[in-house]
Amino acid sequence: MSEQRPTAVVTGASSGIGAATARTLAAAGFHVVLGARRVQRCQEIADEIDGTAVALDVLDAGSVAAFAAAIPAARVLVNNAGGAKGFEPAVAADEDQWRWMWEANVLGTLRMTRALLPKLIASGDGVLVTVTSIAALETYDNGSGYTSAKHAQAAVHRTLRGEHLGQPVRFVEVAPGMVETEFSLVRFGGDAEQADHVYAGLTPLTAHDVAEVIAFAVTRPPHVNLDLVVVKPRDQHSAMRSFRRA
Ligand code: 8X3
Repeated sequence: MSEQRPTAVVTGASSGIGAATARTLAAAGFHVVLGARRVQRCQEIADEIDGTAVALDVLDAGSVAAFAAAIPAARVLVNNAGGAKGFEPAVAADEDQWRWMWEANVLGTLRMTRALLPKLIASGDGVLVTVTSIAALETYDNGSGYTSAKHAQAAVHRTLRGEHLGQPVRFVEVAPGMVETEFSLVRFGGDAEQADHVYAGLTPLTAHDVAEVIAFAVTRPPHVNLDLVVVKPRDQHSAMRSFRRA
């Protein structure tokens, strides 16, 4: 059976923003290829949305190559894989956590882009979405490992926009603030109490809120490039300033 729908590839698709984006793009008419290490969770979502799950570890160049080889054509790539580990002053940085953050957010985005950009361009109307963060736009205390990685990831993405000017591919950066996902649980090494504290007293964004923004950007006409969309909860002014109810 030949696939009539255009293909959208989503990394980090086993949960959170990635999983919600897979569902939202499928509803918008895409055949979605879901990539993540937790491929079984991807498969469950793929079954639900008539998509395809493929194992992917963006930290591993061989895994990225095998993943890309399994995708004959693609119109959309959502670089969503990444995350934060740790929350401490720069002088107390854990180098292994920093290495993971730079590998996942920066080199992961680079590897995925290198592997799939030729296919996006060949589609005649490619869209590359990179999910950065408000941490790509500002710095905050105890966050330098993550904010430096996100700044670097955004720098790669914004450079690509210039390097491919004139070619049929759009570059969209979506920079979310607080979104309630596994993000904080991962950052705090599985400490649910610390993770819940991040969202206490306010209404954070949901993964679906961000997925809708991504789908909106992807479904604009080919000449419309949403360069940067910053999306935060109403109660969040910036990384270090939010309004919390008692
Ligand atoms: C997540 C947002 O403010 O925790 O990317 O860095 S923040």
